[in-house]
Amino acid sequence: MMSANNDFQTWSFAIQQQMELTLGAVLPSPAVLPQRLHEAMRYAVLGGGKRVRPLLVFAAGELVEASVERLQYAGSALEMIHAYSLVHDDMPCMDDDVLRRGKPTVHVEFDEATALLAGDALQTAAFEVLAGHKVCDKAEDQVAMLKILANASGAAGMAGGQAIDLASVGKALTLPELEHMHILKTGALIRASVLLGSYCGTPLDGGQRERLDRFAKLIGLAFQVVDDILDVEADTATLGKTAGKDAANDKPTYVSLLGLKEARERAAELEASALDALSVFGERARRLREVAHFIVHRAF
Ligand code: GRG
Repeated sequence: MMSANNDFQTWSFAIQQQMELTLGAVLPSPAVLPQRLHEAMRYAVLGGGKRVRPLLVFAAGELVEASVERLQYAGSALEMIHAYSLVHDDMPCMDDDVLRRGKPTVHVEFDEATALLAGDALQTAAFEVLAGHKVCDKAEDQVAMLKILANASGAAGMAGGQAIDLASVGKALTLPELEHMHILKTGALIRASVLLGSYCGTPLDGGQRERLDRFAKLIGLAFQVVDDILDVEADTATLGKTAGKDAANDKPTYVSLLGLKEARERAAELEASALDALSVFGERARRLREVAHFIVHRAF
């Protein structure tokens, strides 16, 4: 019999492969003009990354018996927004990094202007994918999905969190201030992944939606606590991005505020509360529990 861990690995590997194919198909062809921009977009998205956001889309999709095709498009939109954020975050005007997913960053491999445009074009392509395919039953729900993605990506979500992050370098944030920044910068897109997956199938009732949203917020924050821990504990080769950057850049993190031990405890508490929020769903939430476990116990 297959162990639970192996089963999750098989499931997640299959989704990662499907996502690679779907993303390869929805991204513009490198054979078509402007070729260099298209190449940069494909370089940023394909052949790397854990695909955590699509895994959450698929796991939430299991709650609502969503079709694989719908989940692939929703997952692609999220992964394109995520890739755009990484391309821009790595640029000299922001985090100024040379390594991402074990490869030179986009502005190093191409050039700064191309990296800027590739990020811009990935962002708009994400909305094109979500608007241009049938990802749920009703048109009004599709509009709601577009709004969720826009809100999670913009000033009230990821971009806003990044602005607070840039403004807080060298400052002593309180824990609530740090949490607020991370809920926006990383948590918002993780939360959107769970919510979009749940829109792809049979609609949940209000109470169920509220419980799922609670799970999504908690696991989004847990993702960032673990990211802060890994930045201290893991090495560059394992992460595929430069380790130790938070301390080097004098950035406030869960580890700098709480220390490693308490940061680990915080991640465990968030995981427990997130799992608790899923109790109403029973066995249907098995994949969500597994992805939550992966997020909190990953090594990279
Ligand atoms: C530029 C608008 C704008 C936003 C950037 C998300 C973000 C905001 C910056 C990325 C920098 C960073 C390291 C954030 C911490 C959490 C995070 C998003 C890590 C990378 O995500 P993973 O671990 O990466 O899911 P992979 O490569 O596996 O997809």
